Parts: sequence; C-alpha cells; structure tokens
Amino acid sequence: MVVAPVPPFSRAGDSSRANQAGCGMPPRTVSVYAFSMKLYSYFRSSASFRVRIALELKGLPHEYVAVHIAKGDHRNEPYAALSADTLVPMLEVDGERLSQSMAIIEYLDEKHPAPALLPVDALGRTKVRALAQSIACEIHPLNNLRVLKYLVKELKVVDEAKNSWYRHWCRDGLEAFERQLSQLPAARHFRFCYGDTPTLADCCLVPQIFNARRFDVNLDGLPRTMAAFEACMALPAFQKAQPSACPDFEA
Ligand SMILES: N[C@@H](CCC(=O)N[C@@H](CS)C(=O)NCC(=O)O)C(=O)O
Repeated sequence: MVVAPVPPFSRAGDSSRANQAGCGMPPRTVSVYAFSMKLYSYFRSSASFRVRIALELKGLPHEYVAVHIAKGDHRNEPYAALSADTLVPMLEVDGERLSQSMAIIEYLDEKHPAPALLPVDALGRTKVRALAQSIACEIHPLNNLRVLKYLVKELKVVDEAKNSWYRHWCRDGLEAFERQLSQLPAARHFRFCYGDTPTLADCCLVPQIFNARRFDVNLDGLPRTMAAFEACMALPAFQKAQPSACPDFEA
C-alpha cells in the first residue's frame, strides 16, 4: 500500500529500528508498508519523544505522522477531528486512538513486554512511575507550548521573562529529580535512572534534558541525572528517537 502525504500532516514512513536497520527507507520518503501503529508526533515535542523512545527500545514498526504544533496544526482539522485533547503524541493502534504519553508507554509495555520499561516488583514500579511523573506532571505542564504562549500572548510577558519562567521551573524540577535519584538505596550502582536497563523514567528524563538545553537551563550539579542521560544517549534507540532523527526535523 502506498500512503500519500495528506496536508497538513506529513507522513514520513517508518522510523522504527526495524526499518532503519534493515529496510533502508530513508527519512521523508512515502511509506510502502501498512503499519499497524501510527504515531502522531512533532519532532520537538518532548511528550512525543517519550513515546518514540519506547517504540524504538521495543523495536516496534510504526508510521510517523508529523503534526506541526508550532504552526497550530494540532488545533485545526484534520488532527483536531481525530484527537480529543488536540495534543501530541497520539498513537493509533488496532483502531483505537491513544493519548497521554505515559499511558501510551504503559500500554506498549503491557502489549510488548520485552524489553520491560517497568520493574517486576511493585516497589520498583512505584519508584519508576514517581520519577517519570516528576518530569511529566511537575515540570512539563508548567513549560509546555500552550502555557508559554499564554504567558506571552495573553499576559504580555516579555520573551526573557518567559525564558526565566522556563528555566526556573525546569531547574527546580530537575533538582527534585536528582534528590529522588540520590535517595534510591542502590542508586550509585544504577546505570540508568532505575537499574541497568532504561525504564519509563528514562523515557521521560531524556526529552526533558533536550528541552532544558534548548532553553539554556543550568544542568550543573545534577550528577546522577546527567549520568543516566548520558547512558541513555549511548543507546541507538535514544539516538533514533531524538528530534534531529525525526522526518519532520527543522534545524
Ligand atoms: N501530558 C501529555 C502532554 C501532551 C502535551 O502537552 N503535548 C504537547 C507537546 S510536548 C502539545 O501537544 N502541545 C501543544 C500545545 O501546548 O498547544 C502527555 O504526556 O502526552
């Protein structure tokens, strides 16, 4: 099946590990496969980046559908007719449309258990979810696009003040994240946020550090956090999921 691009979505083919490793489909080509999963994403969206990481870690083929949220395409048809919350990411799978990155990742983890993104024990799962939520529920909601736009457009905040807001809440949240990591009993032996394999917590951490760098947030004095970030970025799955590897990437 040939899938033609439908404006304003750009369908960019499969960005999965399976495709990039073997089938030789370069980015920006039209897909010739019918994928059972379709990810609506924006290269710079950190919530989408979380799901891209999970899909890559699990090697799940999917079609990438770009939604240009900076241009407002998420609030207009055709995306607005598909997505209830008009946010990215959205994953279409088995005729269902799934929203909320962490719910999507947990769904993928249940349906495709290997490699596991949550520990086998209840305590471990709680710790990993707490780390993930420190990013996704504490930092990200204060700093996402619509909040920053509201500060500037409605509250008439100047750009520098908006950036200070971003840096303040991001740094504050990452310091809390670092304290959480340092309180884990076995933390000093962990390669990633929690253990020797990436978890949901790493899926959330890495995109947040990308955003922090984009906004010039001071990342000094966060040794465990940054060690986990570096360990993740040494893995091909994280490299393939990063914004610059996305078909809709803009420099
Ligand atoms: N909690 C949601 C957050 C989704 C979200 O806010 N996505 C951002 C991109 S990272 C978005 O679509 N922003 C559009 C806007 O703020 O208008 C999740 O984890 O999926």
